[in-house]
Amino acid sequence: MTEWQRQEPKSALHGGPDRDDRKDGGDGGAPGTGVVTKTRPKTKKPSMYKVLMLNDDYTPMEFVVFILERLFNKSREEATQIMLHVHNRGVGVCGVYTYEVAETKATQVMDLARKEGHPLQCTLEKE
Ligand code: TYC
Repeated sequence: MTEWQRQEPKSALHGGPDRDDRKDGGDGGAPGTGVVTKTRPKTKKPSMYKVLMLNDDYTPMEFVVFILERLFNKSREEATQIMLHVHNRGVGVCGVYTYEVAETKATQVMDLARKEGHPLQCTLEKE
C-alpha cells in the first residue's frame, strides 16, 4: 500500500521517519511520564486527468482503433466502441491517468497521427 492510500491512523507503536517518540512530551519532564504523540505525514492522492480524443473528418477509423489498442491498451472491441463514440459524439475518453502519463499519451497520439498525415487531436481534462 502506498502512502497516499493509507486511510487509518498509524499506530504510535509503528514508527516511521515522522515518528515522535519523545516520551517526556517534549516538556523536559521526568523520562517515561510523557504522552506519545503521532502525526501523519501530509499526503495527497495525485490528481487524475482524462485523455480526451476529438473527432475530425479525415483520420481513418481504423487508425483511431489502432491508436486506442496500441497506446491505451484497449481490446479491439473496446477500441471500436470508443472510436464510434467519438465519431458520433465529437469527443470521448481514451483513459484516465496522472498528469505526466496523460500528457505523454496525448503527445504520442498526436505525434503518431501527424507522422501518418492525420489531424487527430487529443486534450486533457482534470477529473
Ligand atoms: N470521423 C472519422 C471518419 O469518419 C473517424 C474518427 C473517429 C476520427 C474518431 C477521429 O477521434 C476520431 N473517418
